[in-house]
Amino acid sequence: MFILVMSFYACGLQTPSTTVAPPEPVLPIPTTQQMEWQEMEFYGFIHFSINTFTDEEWSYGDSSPELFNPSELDARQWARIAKEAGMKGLILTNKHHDGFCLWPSKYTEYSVKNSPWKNGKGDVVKELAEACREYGLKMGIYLSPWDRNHADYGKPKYIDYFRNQLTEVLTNYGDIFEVWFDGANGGDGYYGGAKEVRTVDKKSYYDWDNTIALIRKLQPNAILFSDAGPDVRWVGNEHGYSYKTTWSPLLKDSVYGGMLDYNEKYSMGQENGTHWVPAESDVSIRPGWYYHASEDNKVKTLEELLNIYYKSIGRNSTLLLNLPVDRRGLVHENDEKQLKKLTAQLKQDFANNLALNTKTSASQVRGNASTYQSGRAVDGDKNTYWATDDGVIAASITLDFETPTLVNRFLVQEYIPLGQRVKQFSLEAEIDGRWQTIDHQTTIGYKRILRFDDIMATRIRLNIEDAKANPLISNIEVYHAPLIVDVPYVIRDKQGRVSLIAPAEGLDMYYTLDGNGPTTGSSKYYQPLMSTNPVVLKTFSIDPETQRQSEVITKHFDISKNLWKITTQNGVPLPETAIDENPLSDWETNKQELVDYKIDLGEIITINGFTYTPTQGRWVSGLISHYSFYGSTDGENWKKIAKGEFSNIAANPVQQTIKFDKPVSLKYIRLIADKVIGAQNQVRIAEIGVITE
Ligand code: FUL
Repeated sequence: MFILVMSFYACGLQTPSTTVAPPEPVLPIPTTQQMEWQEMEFYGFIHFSINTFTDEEWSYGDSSPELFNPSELDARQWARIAKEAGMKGLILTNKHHDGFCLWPSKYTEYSVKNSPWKNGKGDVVKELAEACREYGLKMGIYLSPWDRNHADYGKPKYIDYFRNQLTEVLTNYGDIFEVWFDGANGGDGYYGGAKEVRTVDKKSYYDWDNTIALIRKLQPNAILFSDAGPDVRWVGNEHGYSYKTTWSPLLKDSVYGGMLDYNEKYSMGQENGTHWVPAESDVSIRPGWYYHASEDNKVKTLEELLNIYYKSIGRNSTLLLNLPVDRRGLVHENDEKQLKKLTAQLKQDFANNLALNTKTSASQVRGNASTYQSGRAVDGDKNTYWATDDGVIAASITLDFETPTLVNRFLVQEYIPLGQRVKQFSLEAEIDGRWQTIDHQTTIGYKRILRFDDIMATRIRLNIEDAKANPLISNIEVYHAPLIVDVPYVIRDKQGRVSLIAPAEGLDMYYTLDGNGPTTGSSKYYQPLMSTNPVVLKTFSIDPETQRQSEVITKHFDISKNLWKITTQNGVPLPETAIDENPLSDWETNKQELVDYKIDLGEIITINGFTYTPTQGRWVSGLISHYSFYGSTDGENWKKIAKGEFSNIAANPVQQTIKFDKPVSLKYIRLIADKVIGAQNQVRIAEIGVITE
């Protein structure tokens, strides 16, 4: 009789569940606020400030507030775009590193109140708070701890100022869902006219404990973001992706904001992390965080945005996507267009959940109770979960579609209110009567989405292979997402040959060189195009069978480097990796060596600026943060043409573009590293270029 009852229960049909206790939590676990925040999944950043008007990423703190003058600022437009994209909130840069305040703070003159915008009577924070309310979005604030404008930065007095400002923004604008503290702290700045370098002890200067207590008092439900949490941590890069192994627990007490080895050591979280501090992936829809007209054609492609989505939300993290507001005070049309494409595509990708209420079975069910049976993972209820008995770690759940079904996405969620548990899992599919392994991965956490090629599966099986305790799976979804045709990959070599590479086999590519949008009536790509002059290329790919097309991308190339040579001052050849047009090959040198070299452009040319592409490697060592740029017509007499910083290069190592005040004619150039990040005896340059246009 007993055996009979047991097998009846194992099928998950019926059982008295009251007798089976729920699993004990595996610490650490999220707070209610952290759970609510995690479930927001997707929200936006708005970078807008004085930098927007100086065309910089980090201004120095001395730009006149009179420069801030958006012609048609409309925070309702930002909120509408965010809402339509499915974002759940917006975080505004109330004050960035330059210290300029977007609200009329009574503690400084460096704010909108001394700008011509609305005759100094405007308040951007208020306008956004109202717009968010209207559109049902939550509002967050970014308040930079580093302040390059303030005379007291670096002294204890500044902390009072910082807290006064926090009090203003956390008191006067309604509920705040997230308070965002940047890890970039200390360095050179205006500092009330002192114009010097001020470093701070990142561990102790801000007395974070008391600042956190203040925030908790003013906004008890707000989530606090910084490298070290306490509620949410940085994901360690500004590309918008978390890692295949991403733990929400963190060894929080070993971390402090702005530590150099954070990315390498802590950004993935730890299996034995002591505190629940989940990851947030932040990225801008363009290369920079602030609006630069020169990036209007560099808004991320649909494929890039989709990858970001799957590699952040699909890897146990939230996604904070930045929309830079332009000088009009609007999100640019190109950015809105790309965002709309992402939203439409995601709608299609997740249109039809093939797992919902499918037939399921599990290798083991906690106490054989219906409360924990396998069907709980596909019932569309986030509060129920399939669980195994304590100590039963290795376990599987099978979904039976009953007929061969075309699938290519697998979404799985752990019941994290009781802790993140799974350490290793695999996905199998029954195809033509044979079980095959589709994927093998590590962590799941709040949400994990696997993408794979189309398969015709009759059943699929999730195998939990290792976990910190018995696995609790609250949700499984399965989809068939339509294939998208990606854009061609475009490269130009040192000789000036432009090649288009198809993103997949069998695709055709069309292009124009006259600035017009290409169609299938434009030139079809067969072989590399030669041009030593500047080129604007517009191109797309198309599947000739289905006629499905990619979006159109625009690539600008300046003069080619076919005549360029790189040598020591005495003419001894050096590696060409910094002028080979390949951003993936680095010239590895050091600060001392970097003084004795020159790049010969082959002829005298007039240039308006230069570009520096830092190493695209994973870690930050060897990036130039402060530069001097020299030019010469004879290779002997050199003139310093520009000097400055490559702002935010450590966190966001994208190509840096420096424009000169006026054009200069030169035959030789030299980029010198005044300061580098990390070890001073290492400099890595991926590419140096010039701007002639
Ligand atoms: C960085 C800052 O330095 C950038 O300017 C930007 O605000 C980004 C979100 O965080 O670390």
